[in-house]
Amino acid sequence: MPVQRSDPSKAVITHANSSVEVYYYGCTLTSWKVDGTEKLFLSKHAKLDGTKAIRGGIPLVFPQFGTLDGSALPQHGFARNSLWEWKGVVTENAEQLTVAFGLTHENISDEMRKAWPNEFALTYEVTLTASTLKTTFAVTNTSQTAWHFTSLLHTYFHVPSVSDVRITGLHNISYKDKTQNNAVMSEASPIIAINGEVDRVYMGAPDIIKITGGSDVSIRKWGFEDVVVWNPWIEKAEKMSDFGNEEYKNMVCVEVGSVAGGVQLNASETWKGGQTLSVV
Ligand code: TA6
Repeated sequence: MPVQRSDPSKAVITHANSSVEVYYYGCTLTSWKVDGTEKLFLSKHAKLDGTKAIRGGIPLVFPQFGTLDGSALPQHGFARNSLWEWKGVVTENAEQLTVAFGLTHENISDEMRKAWPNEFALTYEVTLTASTLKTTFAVTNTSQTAWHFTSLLHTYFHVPSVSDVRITGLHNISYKDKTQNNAVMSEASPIIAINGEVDRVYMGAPDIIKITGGSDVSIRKWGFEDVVVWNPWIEKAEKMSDFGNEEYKNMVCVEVGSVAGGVQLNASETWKGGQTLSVV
């Protein structure tokens, strides 16, 4: 059964030896299994009842990464806190299965529409093959005036042990270090290890990033310019109610996004960005 929607809160998509689960709340893809092995991290304390953004999987960040000075938008915007619509199967063949979800300004709360009064339409396509997961995010400005947004796929990868994780592909790339008051640094290491809290926005990052160390995945991005690397480590882990104190040991976020400069979208224009995750 390639598409199961018996559970009113989520869609379960199966293709060949792979499967994903997508909650309509936030259109959050919470599981990606290949040959039965889970590749994404979902906190044991994640709220799956629509009371807050899901802590894990691939939360969608739109129209704002982080917070916007003077704005009532919540951190990381409203896409991950809104109920998306199922838009059906787009492609189904021997090689792949693609399904789509949608959100417009008519679907969000009055509070969010007041905080960000722009007319928009979002489409999120999820494509599953035997060994890859492609997610494509399309943003359409359905208004008569231009507006600006930032956006990101906040991907939480499961790792057997964060101390074994190595991230390649960011050598010599400039990054804002959020643990150092957004100081701009240059990545001196061709191979990045995680030995403490990491919260970096790599600006204008290459399109191919690799994660090795036990749950090896290759990320290929398009449309998105930047890459965020995050691990909360001990102190920040303890401050998150929907994240176990020890769970930092089994996750790393490597997040493709357009967050440093963002995107200026003219009336009636559509912007697309996405990532393909491949098991290596
Ligand atoms: O993407 C990294 C980050 O911006 C971190 O600064 C941290 O705040 C993380 O996102 C999680 O944010 P959240 O609002 O989901 O707790």
